[in-house]
Amino acid sequence: MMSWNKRPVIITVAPTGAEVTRNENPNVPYSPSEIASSVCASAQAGAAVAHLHVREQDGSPSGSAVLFGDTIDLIRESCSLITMVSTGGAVWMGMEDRAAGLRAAPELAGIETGSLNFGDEAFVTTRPQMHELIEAAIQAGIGLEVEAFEVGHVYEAVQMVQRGELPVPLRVNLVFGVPGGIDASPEALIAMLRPLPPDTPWTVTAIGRSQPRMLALALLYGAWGIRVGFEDGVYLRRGVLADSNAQLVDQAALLIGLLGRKVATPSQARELLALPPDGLASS
Ligand code: KMH
Ligand code: ZN
Repeated sequence: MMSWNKRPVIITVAPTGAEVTRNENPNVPYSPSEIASSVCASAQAGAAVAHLHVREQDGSPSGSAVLFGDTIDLIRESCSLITMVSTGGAVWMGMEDRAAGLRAAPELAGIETGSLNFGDEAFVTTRPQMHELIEAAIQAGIGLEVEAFEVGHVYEAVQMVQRGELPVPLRVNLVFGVPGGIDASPEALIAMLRPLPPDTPWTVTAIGRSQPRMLALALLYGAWGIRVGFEDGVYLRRGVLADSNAQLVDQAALLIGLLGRKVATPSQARELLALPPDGLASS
């Protein structure tokens, strides 16, 4: 078994999300070509996975399979990192829109295993809805990553694997600091890790001011990966807006190196995440 400080760290870039707009940072990419070039510049800086949402021309979050398809095609023309679509979408989206990315043949899809308040809104994913999304992803040969916003979501995912409702391997992204979800603190990290079986690939996303500290803590605890990008925060450091997603990835790579770890290449990330090496959806 590899010890934590030998395993290369997977950097995921989340280039656009659904909530952030150009009012917060004018550099947020919207169109498929803007997202794809931002993602591939991030790959140059060390990102091995792209967590994708898509936007309409006016920047509003979209459930268009065409936009997802165009974005993924453009990414694959220019770089070889792992594509992951969100099925969380935006809080107000119906399930059809949330599932649209599954039609774009990504390698991975994010999946919610529960509901929570998301700021002033409710972000609802019922058990029947999650089962439907999981089934659609399995039918399309797409791997899954659980997006967990609080401890119950982690516990539910582990139970779902035990009940045969979620395929192995279990992959989990632990999200800290969403208003309505678990806080960003050392104690929260321990609580989120507790239900996970040993050797589960886990990555960390943190929203808000504590992001750098949470990512550093996660790296010291042996996280398999960390996530950065405009979906999670628009600042490079306090008061300084990031120029690009690649700049945020660059900073993440610097942190990884400072803490004595290495950045995973896309092919190392595929191996760590038990994905087919050729970058195509599994059959
Ligand atoms: N935009 C959030 C409501 C995910 O991508 O799975 C959902 C989200 C999580 O961003
Ligand atoms: Zn997302």
